[in-house]
Amino acid sequence: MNNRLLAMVGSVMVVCLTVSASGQTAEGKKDGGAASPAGPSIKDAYKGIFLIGAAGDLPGGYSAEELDLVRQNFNVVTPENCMKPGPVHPSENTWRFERPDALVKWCADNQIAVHGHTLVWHAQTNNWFFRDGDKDVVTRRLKDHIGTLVGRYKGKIRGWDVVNEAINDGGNAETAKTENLRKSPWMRALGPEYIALAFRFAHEADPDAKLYYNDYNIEVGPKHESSMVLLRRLVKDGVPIHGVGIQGHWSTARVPYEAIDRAIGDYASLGLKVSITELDVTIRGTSGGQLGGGRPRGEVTPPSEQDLKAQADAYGRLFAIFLKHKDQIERVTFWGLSDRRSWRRGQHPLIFDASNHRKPAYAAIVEAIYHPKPEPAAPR
Ligand code: 9MR
Repeated sequence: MNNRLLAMVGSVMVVCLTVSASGQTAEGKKDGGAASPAGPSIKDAYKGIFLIGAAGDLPGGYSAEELDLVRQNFNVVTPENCMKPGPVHPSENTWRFERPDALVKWCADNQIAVHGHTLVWHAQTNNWFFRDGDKDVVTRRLKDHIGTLVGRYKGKIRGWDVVNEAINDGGNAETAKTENLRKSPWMRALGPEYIALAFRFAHEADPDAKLYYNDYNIEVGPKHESSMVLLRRLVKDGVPIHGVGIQGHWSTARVPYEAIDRAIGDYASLGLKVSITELDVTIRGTSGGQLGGGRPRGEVTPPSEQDLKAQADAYGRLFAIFLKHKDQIERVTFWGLSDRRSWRRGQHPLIFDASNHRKPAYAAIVEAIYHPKPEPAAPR
């Protein structure tokens, strides 16, 4: 190829990338070498399809390079910890808004949306909510908590995980017919109604916010059935719920592709949107969202080339499923920024390595737009 021809090929590639960045038809999107740092960014590749997010308590404690990585690759951020009840509202009359305020401001300054996490949870919630209180007192505390937090960021936070992880783990054929709610302090204090109350209080505080129920392993087995029982009730009762968050803490060895595909359809059949809210696919380790699952004890073993390829394959197949349901899916958010900034550090679960470089999974996700392969990698 002579130099003139090379230059022409180069400009055709630039045109293709521009089309990709403007979010036009899949036919117009040509592979621009996503593995290279100069290739199309994941957020541009998926522009107009769904939002692409990362979790982190930005910007404090992040390096300039990491903040650039966020700006270049993501258009929505979930605060990983700073808006949870424990950190933000440690006692009845104490609020810690410094980090949440800084996050909301940084995101606004950088034209990045914010998804709030999480208003009601059994973990990271101080006991004062429940101490010496009858039902009325605890309900008032719940209302104050949600009203103050959602109200403060009204119009600045696009949606909230209102209730997080309310359904028990495991289950069987019997529990599958029920909501199988966790015996959390909220459940003990208020009974199953706490869920509807939380959604109503959030809706009152910001009628435009997109309100989500968020949980792990709800795509599969009895827990999925229980989630359908719960959500069907909420929808039937006119509770202001907008969507379901499938957390997406998976592992390359066991991604439940078919169940994920079916579950998204099930939730859509209730009139709900779906987001993948805490996506990470570990190279070693198990699936699930249970606390305490992640940190390495000793030295971190680096992933082999084969590990990285298997992970890329898993991410590619997952995004092919998400693309198939693009009309239902609002957002896909990774739980962390890089393998160094992950609750499952040591299991190499994310799309940037510990040095902030794109991993093969990154290219596979961009590539999924051109060559989706929704079939499962191996029989389950
Ligand atoms: O990633 C979060 C980690 O930094 C915290 O120590 C942990 C405990 O609060 O929570 C992690 O995030 C969880 C999320 O809020 C809800 N789903 C499961 C996530 C992983 O445990």
